[in-house]
Amino acid sequence: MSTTNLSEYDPSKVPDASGMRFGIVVSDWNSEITYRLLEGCLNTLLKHGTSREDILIRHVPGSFELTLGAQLLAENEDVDAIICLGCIIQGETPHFTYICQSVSMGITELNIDYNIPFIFGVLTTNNFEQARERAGGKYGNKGDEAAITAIKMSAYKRDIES
Ligand code: DLZ
Repeated sequence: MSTTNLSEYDPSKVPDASGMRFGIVVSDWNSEITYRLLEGCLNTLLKHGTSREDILIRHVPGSFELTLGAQLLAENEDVDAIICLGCIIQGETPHFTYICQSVSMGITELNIDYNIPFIFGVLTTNNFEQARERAGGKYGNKGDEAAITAIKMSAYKRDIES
């Protein structure tokens, strides 16, 4: 729902994230937005117990590159989950549709192909204002939401495999 605050959650329902190791791949396109997503994501992981040295941050030029950026991280680092952060804003040309389709399918396929969760922390908005509202604005921060999802899915995986 468009009015959902992406940062609202019950902290008591979030597993302890100490000892978990995360990768964050952040797109530098629309960095005024994506760096706020990164800040929210990082703070939320730390708040739930992850150590700073257990969080790897990598930058890619745009959201289209998130898929390969995340795949390379998965192949070269031992992490519980990888969070992909980006912001795709509708323009006058069909680029929005192509990039959204590519990154959503790419991240879906990574989830299927690799044995770890890849989290879709990508804003897909009609304009800059909608993005701002979801990157620390009136609808919270999608970076927070992505971090919580990463913790929950990592705990889910650890639980099933134990
Ligand atoms: C080219 C492009 C455009 C027009 N818009 C966006 C956008 O809104 N958000 C985003 O993350 N990236 C955008 N890009 C860049 C592409 O993701 C990609 O980096 C380039 O097409 C090079 O592969």
